[in-house]
Amino acid sequence: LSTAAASRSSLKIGLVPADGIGREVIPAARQAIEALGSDVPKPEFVELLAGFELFTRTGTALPEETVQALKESDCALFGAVSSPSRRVTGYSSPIVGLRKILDLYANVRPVISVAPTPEEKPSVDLIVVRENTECLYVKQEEMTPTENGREARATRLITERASRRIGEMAFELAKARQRKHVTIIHKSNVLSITDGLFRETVRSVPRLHEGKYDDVEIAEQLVDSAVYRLFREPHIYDVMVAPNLYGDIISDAAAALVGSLGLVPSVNAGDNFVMGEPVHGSAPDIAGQGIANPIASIRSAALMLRHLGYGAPADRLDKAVDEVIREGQVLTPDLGGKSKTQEVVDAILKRI
Ligand code: GGG
Repeated sequence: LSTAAASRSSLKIGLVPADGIGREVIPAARQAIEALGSDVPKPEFVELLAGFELFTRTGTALPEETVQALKESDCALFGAVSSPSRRVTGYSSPIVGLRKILDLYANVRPVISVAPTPEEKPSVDLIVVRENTECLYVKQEEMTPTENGREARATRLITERASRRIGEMAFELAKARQRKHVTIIHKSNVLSITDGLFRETVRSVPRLHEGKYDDVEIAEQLVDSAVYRLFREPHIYDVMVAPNLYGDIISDAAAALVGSLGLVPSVNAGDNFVMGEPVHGSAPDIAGQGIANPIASIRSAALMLRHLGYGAPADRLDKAVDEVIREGQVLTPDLGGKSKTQEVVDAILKRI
């Protein structure tokens, strides 16, 4: 993917702000990419619709035109979605759908703290690699009436193919890092068939690639104890690879270690497409107030660019963000500051 995209003269970027603060932080990421100037191929932004709010207005959460336009783009940025916690007839989460339709099988979530000086090492520096297409998120649920009341069931799908490719992504990322360490997260002492298959398949990845990952150390941990140790000793982790649901929860938990969910970026990556997405949700409580933290989105744009092979401009974005956080003068309320989204964006743009 990186070689193919790196030779482009322009970059078609689909923007899907979706719901709530997604509409405030995706424009921030757009401004950051624009500020890179000729360091990246000329960006051509395509504004696209999706989300629960769209569904309530039109009856469609993920229009076919959005899917088609994304298929014709080089990459994308997705904001956040506010799926309701109750079942709504005809509605299905557009982000879960897009990950499947575009086969974005890996959700890569680096959780890295900003050290007080650029010379110091961050106290938290790990990547959660979350399988993105299956587990309980296949959304096969059914309700059956019984004589003792209703009975609800969900299918949890774990396949060897998806486990192998997420394992390969984890080993590839670990190989490029200093520590070169992968922890497989599972619960196969209870779910011996599903999590057993995930664990065994990820473990088999180095054997399948004869010698390629010999320098990567493998560990494994039950998900419950992994969360405990994550809070007590985050430094023991380097790359954590997990089935979809555990990865979703662990990455939000890890975000608490670096100060705010508003700082943590991700990319949804497949073999042919990459979509940046802040880890945070649509935050309806603060939507429309202009105080959402734009950093997770800007860092997601950086991750997306790095994934496409534009490492140096991605580093420029991250460095500008690090400087603003280090200086601590212009921060949104989630970080204890009083600044507005656009003030943080302006401070970052000044340093790009
Ligand atoms: N950007 C991450 C995000 O939107 N998180 C909320 C989330 O995952 N929602 C799932 C959904 O609303 O369908």
